[in-house]
Amino acid sequence: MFIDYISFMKLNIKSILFLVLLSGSTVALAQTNALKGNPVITDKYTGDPAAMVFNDSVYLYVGHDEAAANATFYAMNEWLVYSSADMITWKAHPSPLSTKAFSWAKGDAWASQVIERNGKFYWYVAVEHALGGKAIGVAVSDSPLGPFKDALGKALITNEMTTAVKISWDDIDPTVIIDEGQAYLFWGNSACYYAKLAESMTTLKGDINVVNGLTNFTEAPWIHKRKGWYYLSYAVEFPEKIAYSMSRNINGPWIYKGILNELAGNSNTNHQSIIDFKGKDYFIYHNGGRDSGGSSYRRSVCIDRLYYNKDGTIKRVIMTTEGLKK
Ligand code: FUB
Repeated sequence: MFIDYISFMKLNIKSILFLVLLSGSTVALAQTNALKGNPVITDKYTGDPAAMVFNDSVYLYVGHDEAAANATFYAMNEWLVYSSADMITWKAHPSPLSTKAFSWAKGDAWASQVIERNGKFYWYVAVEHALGGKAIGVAVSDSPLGPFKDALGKALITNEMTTAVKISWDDIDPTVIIDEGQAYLFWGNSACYYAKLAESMTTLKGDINVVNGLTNFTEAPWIHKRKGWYYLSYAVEFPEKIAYSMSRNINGPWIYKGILNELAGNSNTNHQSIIDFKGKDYFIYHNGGRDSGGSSYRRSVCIDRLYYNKDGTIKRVIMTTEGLKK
């Protein structure tokens, strides 16, 4: 039986009812904090934050949620970038990339991540392929602010290349890391895939593998490394919480460590990124709490602190409306 992305994600009716209850109270809270604290990005609705630390700044790449009020699915045509030197004041820049840059794609500016290598910036994005199915493309620029252009002229990953699950949207949500000179791309929905990237950053090197040990994996993988530990955080179930697994080796085995972030107010996803900036750790995510027009398809980026335990495990995130303190 064919089942589309949103029907598939909506299967857990009990959880949806819980989210509806939760969302009513959270919107009310968020309204009083619209201009200060969380959400931190309020000039536009934004989702799927992917932060990159470069020199003394953080660049925050997001998808632009353009859905109308009461929409029941995403309307996303472009990505946006914001920058900050202190994580509190964010400067909006002109959109450096839209789905139109990918001639082979037909839309859907879904989750993405940018990484720097040898002075160039590579932006891995999920889009809808013109021939059907979600696909991953890569754009390149000489500046973190763009302009970015399609680096390949075709998709890097297509639906036919991944077969662990028989859905058309398993090739979404790319996350990238360079570890001891080797770049790795992780991505997925329902199955989490990973592969090495060639030095060029625009072709795969070797096979596509499936990551095991990610209990209840839904989507939104984010890979990072700290003090000899690899961390894969990711969305579980639907509506989504964020959980994580740890490993001493990027090839696994991955050990499930539990929930990292609870359901985010008024949004069925909360897609995270995790960074260390100037010695402090941050959890960057989205909720639907900018104002009474916020929703699962009109999201807003929030930032709270992240704290590690001595053994390398991560303390559960406390989402706040106050946001970060100076
Ligand atoms: O923004 C579209 C989709 O919503 C992303 O690809 C998922 O991670 C979820 O946040």
